[in-house]
Amino acid sequence: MKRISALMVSLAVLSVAHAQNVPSPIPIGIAVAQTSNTALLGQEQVVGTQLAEKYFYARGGVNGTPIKLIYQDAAGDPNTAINAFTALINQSKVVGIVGPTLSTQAFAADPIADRAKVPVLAPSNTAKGIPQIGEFIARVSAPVALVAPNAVRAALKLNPKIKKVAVMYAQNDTFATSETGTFQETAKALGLDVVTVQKFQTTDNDFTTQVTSVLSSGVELVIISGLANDGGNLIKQLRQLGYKGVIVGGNGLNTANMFPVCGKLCDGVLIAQAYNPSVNNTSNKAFVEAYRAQYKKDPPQFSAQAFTAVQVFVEALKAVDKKKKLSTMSIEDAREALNAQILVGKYRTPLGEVLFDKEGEILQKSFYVAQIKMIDDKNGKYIFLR
Ligand code: 1QQ
Repeated sequence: MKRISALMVSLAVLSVAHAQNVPSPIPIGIAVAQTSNTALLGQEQVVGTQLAEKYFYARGGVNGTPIKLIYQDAAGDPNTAINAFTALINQSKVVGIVGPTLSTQAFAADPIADRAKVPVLAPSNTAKGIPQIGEFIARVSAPVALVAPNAVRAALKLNPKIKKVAVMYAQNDTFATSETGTFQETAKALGLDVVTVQKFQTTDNDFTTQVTSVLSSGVELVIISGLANDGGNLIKQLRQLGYKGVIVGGNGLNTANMFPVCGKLCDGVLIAQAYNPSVNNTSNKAFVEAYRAQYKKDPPQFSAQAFTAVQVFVEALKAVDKKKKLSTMSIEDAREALNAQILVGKYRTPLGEVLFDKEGEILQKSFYVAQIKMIDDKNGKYIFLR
């Protein structure tokens, strides 16, 4: 009996000794899509976080302690996101996670972080209900309900005669299903007739059936909710089969990586934006300058949002560290303090001034719409209309 209790005491001592404090550099997890079709979107997020790591390193990190970003490829499926989150939480012992890329993945992976009490900043999860997944889940990516309607209004400005609308969406993607709901409500609220709703899969390449239905419905506006590869092919086939009206693309089509898919036929597509490179604040100017120096063009929305997510972590960590040195805190305590701090802070970011409500929903002031202008078969740019 005595022996057993002595053993238990020494085990307890051992586990106390093993309770790890926050190390230097401070590990932050990045779980976005580095492979799969979703990498068309995720690559831009990787770039945004890399710029942030460099930027904050040069500015002394967290009150003198550097951060270190740890990448786990979350690819494009719910399961791959779960694996990436699990590795970051249990093996890398990160203080927080930026990711995953898709809402479909977030609904699967975020509950795991929430149960482990690890704060998540969603860099691009715009479906309804993301912050409500749990106490530890917040997002820097404004919801479709606020962003998407702007593109429909812009389409009407471009062609005030629009009356009939076709809506197309990827039914196997939670975000696309959420976004199409917003698009359909917006169209109706603006007095438009949604005359056909066409469904597809993000894995589809051939859209002849859907496009044929759209063409026979005689619409002046087509609104697409899908991802970059399917969305690009759909735009291409709409034009090739003779559709001449306005096209609005949703957030899943919001990347220059779609340009080689639809080529010159991407020209003219309208896409709502939660970021505008010309936002006039110090944080955005520094971000744009750093991005331009490396990539010779303006940064896209997904890079700006990913940068912002890292920035929010860094600034919230600084505030926590000022109250109690992070190096004296266990990782578990630091994660909880960080989560609480994120929600009470105010951040000057490339997206403008950012705050969160008590559920972790981003409070962002301005949204924009851009139109694609193709230069050649592969390259183009976004012209901001508002
Ligand atoms: C979501 C999205 C993606 C299409 C962005 C990458 O907005 O899944 O919520």
